[in-house]
Amino acid sequence: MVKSALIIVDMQNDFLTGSLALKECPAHENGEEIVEVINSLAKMEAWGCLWRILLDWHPADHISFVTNATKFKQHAESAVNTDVAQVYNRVVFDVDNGVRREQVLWPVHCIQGSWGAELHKDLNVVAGSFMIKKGISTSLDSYSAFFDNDGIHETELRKILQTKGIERVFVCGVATDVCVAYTVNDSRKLGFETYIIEDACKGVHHDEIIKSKSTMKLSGVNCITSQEVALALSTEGKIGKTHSKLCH
Ligand code: VGL
Ligand code: ZN
Repeated sequence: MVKSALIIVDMQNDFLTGSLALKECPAHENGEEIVEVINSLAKMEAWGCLWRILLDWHPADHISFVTNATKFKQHAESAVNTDVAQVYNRVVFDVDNGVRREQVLWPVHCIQGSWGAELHKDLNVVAGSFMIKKGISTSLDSYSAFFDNDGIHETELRKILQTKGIERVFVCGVATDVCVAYTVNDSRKLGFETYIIEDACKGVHHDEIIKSKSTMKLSGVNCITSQEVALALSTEGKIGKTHSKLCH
């Protein structure tokens, strides 16, 4: 049997009901609606897999917080000035004598050890799940389970998956167009057969959700629904396009 892993991305209070609640974001998608979908997925017996739960885990002085924007040096090429920058703006910081670092600004969220960083109370954490914390460095954000946003610093995830002989990676959680998209794309680039479970994800911006799904599709990611996961898990060999649905 081909071994699979389920990666549950950032199902934390701040994204579901707290300071960065998706239902208040432009796409108005309600992250709480997928808690039970993910619980049902996690209960499936066919997995025989490795569970990964990803956590956004920021220090209070993190570079992604709009309230911290003026505390970091602005790069000369930044189109938006940090002293007037607002949530969702993309600014460019100068992190090291002229080295650019693009950063989207967010409300304060998922501060290490806070209620907002805790997993939603109704999310079932399956025994044996393994937590990966990301975004822990003050001046470097991290959206993907595999790499920091500089694409250089790698987490232990690829090694763990490879050591366990895992070939398929299924991704669900929030936000579709941010951390889910980065995780899915890196997984695919690293050569894992990669699935996004569409009805088990919620996102921030409607247009970005559509755009990120078509990018995924073009790169060979399989977009499936939670109903199709059992079939995908029981199918040997590459599923490829046969059982993948077009992303909406
Ligand atoms: C996320 C914005 C900021 C995410 C994390 O989990 O998608 N989005 N930090
Ligand atoms: Zn974050």
